[in-house]
Amino acid sequence: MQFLDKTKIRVVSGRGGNGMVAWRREKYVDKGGPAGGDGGKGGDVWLVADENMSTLMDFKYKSVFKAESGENGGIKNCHGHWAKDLYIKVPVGTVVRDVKTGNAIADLVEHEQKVLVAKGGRGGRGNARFSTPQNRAPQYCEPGEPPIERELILELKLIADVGLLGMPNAGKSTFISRISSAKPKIADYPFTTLVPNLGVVHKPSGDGFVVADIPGLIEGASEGVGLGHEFLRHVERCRFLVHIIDTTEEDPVGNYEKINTELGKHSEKLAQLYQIVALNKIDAIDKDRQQELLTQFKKKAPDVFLISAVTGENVDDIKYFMGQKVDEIEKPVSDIIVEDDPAATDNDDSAFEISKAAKDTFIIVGGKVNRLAGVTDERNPEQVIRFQNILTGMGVFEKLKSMGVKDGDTIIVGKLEFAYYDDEFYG
Ligand SMILES: Nc1nc2c(ncn2[C@@H]2O[C@H](COP(=O)(O)OP(=O)(O)OP(=O)(O)O)[C@@H](O)[C@H]2O)c(=O)[nH]1
Ligand SMILES: [Mg+2]
Repeated sequence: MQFLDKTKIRVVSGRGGNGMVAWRREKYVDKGGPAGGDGGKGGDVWLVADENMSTLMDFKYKSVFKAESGENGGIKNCHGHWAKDLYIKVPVGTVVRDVKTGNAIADLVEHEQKVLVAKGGRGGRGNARFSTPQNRAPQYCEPGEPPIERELILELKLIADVGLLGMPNAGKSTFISRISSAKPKIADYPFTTLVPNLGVVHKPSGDGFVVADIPGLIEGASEGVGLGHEFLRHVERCRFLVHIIDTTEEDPVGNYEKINTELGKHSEKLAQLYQIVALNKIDAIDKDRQQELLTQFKKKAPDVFLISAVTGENVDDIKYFMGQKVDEIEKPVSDIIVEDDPAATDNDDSAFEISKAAKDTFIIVGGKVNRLAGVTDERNPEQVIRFQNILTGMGVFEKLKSMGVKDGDTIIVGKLEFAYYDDEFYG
């Protein structure tokens, strides 16, 4: 199985549809009223945790996700269709971060837990909506809101109840394959396991708990020796650890201490976690040595088991004990601080820039000004006045004046081109 536990994706919500300017044309109605429909809302982008996913691997092949735009409003008061929201499935245990701020914006720890990461733009209102007693025939509409586009870091921290810890070749994978239905690769050489495996252990009561088998750890792992210690993040959320020791090695106690030192270098919190010690491979050592090791380890840890993952000796005992401890020990409180995420819903694009293209020509560029220009017909004085009013409210003219605009200068916004006169526009 391929595995990926950290990746970057780009999400883009849907643009809102534009409103419409239209008029009722009925056979016996002399002068119809405004009948331009609203634009539809653009699609949201959500991330949703799915227990059937176990890796972020899929995002290696597809990393850009775009929701559909809302439909533009139509004539006869027809509103544009709302676009479908986009749901991106991620594994349970995915932490979502905003690339710009580095903040965690979600920690998806439950199946079907979801988070909105990019809200679709609202649809613009059609001219039917602007009808007032003072103006029964408004000739303008609104553009739809823009999409939100952002980059996110996805980081997977598996959710398991129990983590298996130990040196390479200690028998972690053999052990998980005995107590659960997990079928990891087992071999007589170190670093057989390269990616974490999860296995569900069923208790006699019927419910189960999840065990994580991770790659072996060695001295110097925190400095990158062996496979490093990065994968330890996958046991950070465990209730406790089972430390598997190869009793056929020369110095089992020394090995145990080395691993615990590395654990502490990775995370103090992880080092504080309760451990059950499993002295493995007892089929390969004699009874005296077993008792000797048991005595030594009892001085180090409260709960020590002599087992053989291969023959199954005492495996049921430790499995039963693990089940009891799962019930006793609470899940650690997540240390991921989830921050508010205004960027997910902020469709505001009113920022603009003005550049002087020639001696007497100014070009205004900005999301909102360009969208407004897109729904403004320069031959329609009412639309032009509304456009001008909105630009005034946004501070565009103030800025132009500060840049030394003179009467008669040309102002260009998107497809529109105007001559500037004092504080009034003429098309
Ligand atoms: N004799 C004996 N051999 C065992 C026992 N448990 C595991 N082994 C052997 O030890 C070797 C390593 O076992 P694995 O389960 O792959 O060890 P691991 O801890 O997962 O190793 P890495 O994935 O490399 O970290 C294999 O050859 C196993 O057959 C045991 O109880 N007795
Ligand atoms: Mg293994």
